[in-house]
Amino acid sequence: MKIYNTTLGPYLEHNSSFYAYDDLSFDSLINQPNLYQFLHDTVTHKVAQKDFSLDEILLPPIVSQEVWASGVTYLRSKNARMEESKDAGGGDFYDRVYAADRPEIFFKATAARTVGHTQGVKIRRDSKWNVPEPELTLFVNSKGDIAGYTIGNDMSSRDIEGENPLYLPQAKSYDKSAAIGPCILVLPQPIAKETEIRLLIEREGVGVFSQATHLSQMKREFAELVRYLTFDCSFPHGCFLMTGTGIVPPDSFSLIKGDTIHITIDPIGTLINTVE
Ligand code: DO4
Ligand code: MG
Repeated sequence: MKIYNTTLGPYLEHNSSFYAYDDLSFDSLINQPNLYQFLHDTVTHKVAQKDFSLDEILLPPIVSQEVWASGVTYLRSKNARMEESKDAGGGDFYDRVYAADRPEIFFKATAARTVGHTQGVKIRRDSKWNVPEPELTLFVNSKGDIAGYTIGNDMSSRDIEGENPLYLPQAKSYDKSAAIGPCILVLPQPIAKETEIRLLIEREGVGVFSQATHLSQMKREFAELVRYLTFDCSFPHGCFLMTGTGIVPPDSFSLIKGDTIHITIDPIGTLINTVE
């Protein structure tokens, strides 16, 4: 089942039909205890919307939540970061965090700095080397449980983070540096480890980079990331946690204005954003 946030309130997509949940706010719907069971029980009392289109009404699936992110959870990310920061003497930190019990977790964006499906993402004006990071993103509810999944793009300025690991917040957090969407997928069981994450970057309509990875390539468990995120840290409306990238384009590649980024995680859908 998929929850969408729209200008008309939250909508549920179930068996290819759409159902309005306008009696509840988006924040309150996504934080219902046992969300899958709640949707399953309540959808039977609702009438499917006819000729429904999300095109004009879709909003990012976030209202009062913060977006956090995990880093260096895939070998590819560890190796790319060690390489980009070796001249600054920072390479060793990534090796150590990859092996450590405590994962890297950082604050990514407020809802106001986050965009949704089809909205524009940005690259910083003081950076010359930028990439998208396609990441499965957990929705963690106010009780600290993983209640759903969405697609995330953790836009990153590699020259800034490579100059000094202490510059990470500047490389990661700025206006429109995070994209999530198009929906929150709610499942009766955890998402399968065989799930594929695909990235395609198009320039003037032509593919300039594409690659895929699987959740099974991730070094850490989702529960482990959530345990550290929520340790002595409360989220009254829940929060989103990006789980790290397993895809890093070659060092010769940087995004430019006009590039379109497609991230597909099949059970959820495709998140598309253009660099503005
Ligand atoms: O340590 C830098 C950021 C890592 C990150 O964002 C990732 O691995 O996805
Ligand atoms: Mg990342």
